Amino acid sequence: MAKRVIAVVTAGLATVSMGLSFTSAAGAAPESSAANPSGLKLIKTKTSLLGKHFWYQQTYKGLPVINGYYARHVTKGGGVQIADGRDAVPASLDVTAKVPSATATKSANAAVAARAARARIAGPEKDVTPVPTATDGAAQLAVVGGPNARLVWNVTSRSAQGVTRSLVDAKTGSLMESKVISDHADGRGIVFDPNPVVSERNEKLTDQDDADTDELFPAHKSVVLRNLAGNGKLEGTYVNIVAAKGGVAESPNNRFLYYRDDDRFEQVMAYYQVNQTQEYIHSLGFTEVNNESQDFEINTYAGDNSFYDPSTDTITMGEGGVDDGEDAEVIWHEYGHAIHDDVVPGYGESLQAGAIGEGFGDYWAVTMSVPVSRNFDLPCVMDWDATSYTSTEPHCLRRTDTGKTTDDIVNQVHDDGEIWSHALWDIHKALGRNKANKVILEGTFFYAPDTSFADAARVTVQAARLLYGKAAAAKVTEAFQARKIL
Ligand SMILES: [Ca+2]
Ligand SMILES: [Ca+2]
Ligand SMILES: [Ca+2]
Ligand SMILES: [Ca+2]
Ligand SMILES: [Zn+2]
Repeated sequence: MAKRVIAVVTAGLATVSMGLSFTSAAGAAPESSAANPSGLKLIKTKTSLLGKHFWYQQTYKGLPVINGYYARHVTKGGGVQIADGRDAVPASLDVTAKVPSATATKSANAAVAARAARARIAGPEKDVTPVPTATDGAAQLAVVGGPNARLVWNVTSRSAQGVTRSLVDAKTGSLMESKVISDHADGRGIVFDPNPVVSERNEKLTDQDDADTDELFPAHKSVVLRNLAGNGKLEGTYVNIVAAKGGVAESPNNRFLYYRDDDRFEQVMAYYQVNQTQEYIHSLGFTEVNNESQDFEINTYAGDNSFYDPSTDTITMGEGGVDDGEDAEVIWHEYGHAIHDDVVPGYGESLQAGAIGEGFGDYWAVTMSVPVSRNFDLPCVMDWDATSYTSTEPHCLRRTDTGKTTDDIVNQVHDDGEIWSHALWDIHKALGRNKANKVILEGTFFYAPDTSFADAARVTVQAARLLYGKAAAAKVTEAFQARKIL
């Protein structure tokens, strides 16, 4: 989807969108709010290698405008790029709700429950009980802009399908939208570092119902857990295990020594593998790529799924089939979603942005596996998790070398993500691991929440040119051209 180009009439101020442009406005005073349209609330400031990124929420009479964003990217040389994703709101729009908050919550939860019930009949996961738990307090007034501008109640509900955002018309009570906003990975996990299939180079290994079998025993690897808070829990600079089946692991002397048949093993996996990825990201020079203690819930979901929930900034690892937390590539995939949500507020507001999210997660799993895989089928994603649900070898949930191009788009984020992940994998091979990841992460800072394949590719090429020059940019361009993205 192309970025919205709009004329904004909020608060009587007419401003024409500049879109995302690379023309420099040299000498501009970037941080000055005088340069910004009115009705913007600064929600986040990010620093990348090439500059600073100021993110604003569009507001109308103090209420947030759903999906209305505005970003100002200021490069170190003083150049300014504006990404204007505001929606028009007529100055006459009344912001007094006629429908009570509780009524809106009730109708939103009814829609979520109905959909969860349909999915339960169709789906294989009999062990899941969908219970929406949104309360009256979860409904918040907001404004939807555009041609059908109106006042809405924004209701957040939870069910076995994840977290749903519902928009209820605050004048008529009709349900406008009910959308799952949490990201699901259709993954299962196996593993250790990164997982037993890869470390033991053996496609024949199987889960055996979480047993610590003789075949799997050698895959257990002894590691140092760095950056722990030291409170006897798996809590640290980059990871916090906030909930887990059987309780969070505790050890007064910080010795968390469990094998795979102990449910605490997956807690240690999440801690170790996310800490590894953050130490790597910092080694590349980035100090603000999800630079926080990421919350995890481990084995708390019975289905064979894991997901990142942007409304609570939490990753949940499921325990269906191979426990997802046994495959580092499932953990890294989900962490990819957390990276996007942190770097680009509101990320994923279009089908292609969603596909880029899935493709990046798969790519991130693969690039993180490279140092510990001794070249064992690197493009195979979630080799161990996939042994639960694939019969052919090698076992892979997805791959980063399918050869798909934009001719193969099917409008399914995981399938289409393979187009994007293949491009990133080609960049990895062309530039080498560290340069590629600097280029890819830097480019992400310039994404719009509703970016397209082509727009995201362009800012990635731009990052390559500014960081490493024309020859590198040409290689990145080639990788996107091979996928028919550029
Ligand atoms: Ca699993
Ligand atoms: Ca296990
Ligand atoms: Ca299991
Ligand atoms: Ca792999
Ligand atoms: Zn995903």
